[in-house]
Amino acid sequence: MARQATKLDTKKVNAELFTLTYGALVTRLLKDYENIDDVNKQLERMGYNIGVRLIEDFLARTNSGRCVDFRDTSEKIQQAFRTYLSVFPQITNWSTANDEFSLIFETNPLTEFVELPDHCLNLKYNNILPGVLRGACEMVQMEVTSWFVQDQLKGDNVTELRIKFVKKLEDAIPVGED
Ligand code: MYR
Repeated sequence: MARQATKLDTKKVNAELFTLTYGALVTRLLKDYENIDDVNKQLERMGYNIGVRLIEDFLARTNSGRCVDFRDTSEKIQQAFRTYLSVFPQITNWSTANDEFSLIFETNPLTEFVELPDHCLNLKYNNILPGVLRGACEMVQMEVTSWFVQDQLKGDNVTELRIKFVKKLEDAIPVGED
């Protein structure tokens, strides 16, 4: 019993440390760049660099085969959020062409303890995540774009990340086949 309590506490501390570290990164970028649009771009770029590396770990851990369609991809992305961020977003709002869906987050580990000051209303605080998705999907020959349409930090009830399939990248070298 005592052992289990210790394990749970460690998980919570790790999650809090992660949230605070991300907050420190965003704060640093806000100090380094004059323009909030540049901070948004930089977060996306950092996420992209994480995504291109993360995908190999994800595919190895989950022993995933190729996705048969974008619905399959949406489930893999959902699984990745559970694996790396311990959140289980709901997949919803599919477009009729099945090329666009939303992930709904009731909690967001990046934004716990965060309040945006008035002068940061244009800040895309979570913008690292669209970058991670872009980088990871690019490595499996898929161009995707994603953006937040609702954000609890901006007063919405949930956080909604919209993800759109853009095109298949025919010329890229498949992971592990270079
Ligand atoms: C394939 O068709 O080759 C498999 C596609 C798997 C796509 C998985 C994308 C993972 C995205 C990682 C997001 C992590 C967010 C914390």
